[in-house]
Amino acid sequence: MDWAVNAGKILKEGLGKEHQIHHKGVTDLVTEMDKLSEDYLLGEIRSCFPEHSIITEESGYLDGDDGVCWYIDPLDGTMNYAHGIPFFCVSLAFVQHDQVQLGVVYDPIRDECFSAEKGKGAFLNGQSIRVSDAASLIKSLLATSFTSSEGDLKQAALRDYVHLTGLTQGVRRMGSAALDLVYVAAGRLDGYWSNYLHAWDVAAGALIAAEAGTRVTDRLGSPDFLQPVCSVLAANPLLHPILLEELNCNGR
Ligand code: 2AM
Ligand code: CA
Repeated sequence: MDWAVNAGKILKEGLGKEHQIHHKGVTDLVTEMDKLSEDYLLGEIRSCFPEHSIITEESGYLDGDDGVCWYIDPLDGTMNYAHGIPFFCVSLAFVQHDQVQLGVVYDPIRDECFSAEKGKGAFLNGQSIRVSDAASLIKSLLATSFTSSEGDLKQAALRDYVHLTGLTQGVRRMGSAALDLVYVAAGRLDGYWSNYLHAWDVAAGALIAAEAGTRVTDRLGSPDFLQPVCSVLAANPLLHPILLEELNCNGR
């Protein structure tokens, strides 16, 4: 937990300052702060667990023992961060034999640390959290994320967005998949979906959400959401089947 908090403090200190922005894709950014945060986390993990594998957003796959792997997103919400918008986090997960065992998502602006260990519940700054009990679309507030790049993925995502915006209290696109997932865990949002993410975006948040009572699957309802492409549908158990139907009906 301390690692995510310390990395978050590094990010917070840099917020609003001028950054060196590199483009991984037209709308896919990385700043020197992503790398600073990642270097810190890599150093800590490597010094405590030199034999573990690590998958990180900026450095890729760092080989180690089979079956034990850390998933690091050193700055989830890079686009927000690069624009000085205080909605981003650090996401850190420990995965054993494809099962997420430990997840921490830290929002340094609000000093909110969401955490879970498999089978032991989900917590926000040490207090137990639970999903909402909204049982209908019209009582629910959702979030989604999708790429801004042109293409089929964006067109499909826009159709989903329009469809569910018309049926619910609203659909937010806040820019951090990890925070969206833990907001579902805390009952602030009733559901979240995305058609295309990376494992480091979702691993920690998905465990925290599941431990808070959220049903977490891929977009088609399979429990295997960590397999690429990582699509995800996370919602309270009353709403999950309704969203699954809405996202997959009529050729959607
Ligand atoms: P990032 O901020 O670490 O890039 C909303 O944009 C969410 O989708 C964020 O969690 C963001 O993670 C992620 N995201 C942005 N671009 C992406 C891409 N090309 N592929 C997968 N996830 C992406
Ligand atoms: Ca990310």
